[in-house]
Amino acid sequence: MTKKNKTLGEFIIENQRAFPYSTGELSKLINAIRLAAKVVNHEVSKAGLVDILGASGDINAQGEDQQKLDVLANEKFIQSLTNREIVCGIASEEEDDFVAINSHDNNNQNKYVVLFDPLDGSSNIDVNVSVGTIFSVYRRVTPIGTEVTMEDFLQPGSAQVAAGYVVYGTSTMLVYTTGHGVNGFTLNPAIGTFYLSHPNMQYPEDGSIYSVNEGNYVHFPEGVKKFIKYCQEEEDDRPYTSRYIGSLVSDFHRNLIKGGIFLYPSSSKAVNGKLRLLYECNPIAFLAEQAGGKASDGFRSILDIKPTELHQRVPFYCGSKNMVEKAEEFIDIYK
Ligand code: AHM
Ligand code: MG
Repeated sequence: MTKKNKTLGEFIIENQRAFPYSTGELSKLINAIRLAAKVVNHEVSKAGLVDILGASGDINAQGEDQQKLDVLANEKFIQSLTNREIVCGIASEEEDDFVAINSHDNNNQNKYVVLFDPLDGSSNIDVNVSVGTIFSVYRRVTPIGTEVTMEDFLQPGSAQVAAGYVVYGTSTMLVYTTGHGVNGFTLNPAIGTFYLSHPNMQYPEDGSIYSVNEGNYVHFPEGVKKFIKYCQEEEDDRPYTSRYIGSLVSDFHRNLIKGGIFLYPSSSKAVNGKLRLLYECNPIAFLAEQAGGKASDGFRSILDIKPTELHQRVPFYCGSKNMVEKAEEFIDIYK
């Protein structure tokens, strides 16, 4: 019987017990993310007080520099993961290169690398719109006991062992998968505890929402234009509803719950679109597929792409399975 009011802490312990050979490292890693998420949530929720407390670049009352929130989020997640000595390397959208964590005490015995986008959609903060943190976890491929190399980070998304996001929204939620379904936890800010609020999340197979920055319409490939027109046509259950926040985590979260498709296509201005394969598309694609949805670059599964560089961008179509397949059909016809 599922216990009511299960906390994320309890859920992590239970899940670890379900795998008798697990060493607990992944559990510790998720715990470190949980902690950093709470710290970042606290800071993000104060963003509206910036005129009162001081903007980034200002000196605060303690004589410390106020940091931009995305820089701060980057630091908090790296700190939390590094302090607990549970990962051997970290790559962040905010850093040019990956960071090797030299855990001399245990001779580089840690086996996981984490890639993350500390505060995605941060340009929305000034206008009080939800932002998020996205993370992706891989087992290293180079031998344990040595320092990590680029090879450990450039793995296809299908090799992810865990992925998730935190959405700092009207409620703050942590949604993650370790490859056994997707579960969502909502933070009770009064006591700082995440509760299992969305067990076993399922992406609706069909949906009626399309999410795309239509301001770029004229620059989109013909197939994408035709798909957008299809969404707008008066036929069957169409026209669909257009919803675009411009904050990937929030757009994805809404579509995951309600059913829909998110598109960030290639365009004549940006041939590979805007979103980053390693920090944004892979983790979101893993979550989508674990929930029964689909993620594609228009031609193939996002999770099958073998990355060639850390900050690689990729066109992104993600959402309800039938809607993504429909978009792929159009893209294929007009390729
Ligand atoms: P960021 O990583 O610089 O925050 O950019 C990523 C964000 C996504 O959250 C969102 O889906 C996209 O950029 C919106 O881009 P645009 O303003 O071009 O529509
Ligand atoms: Mg981003």
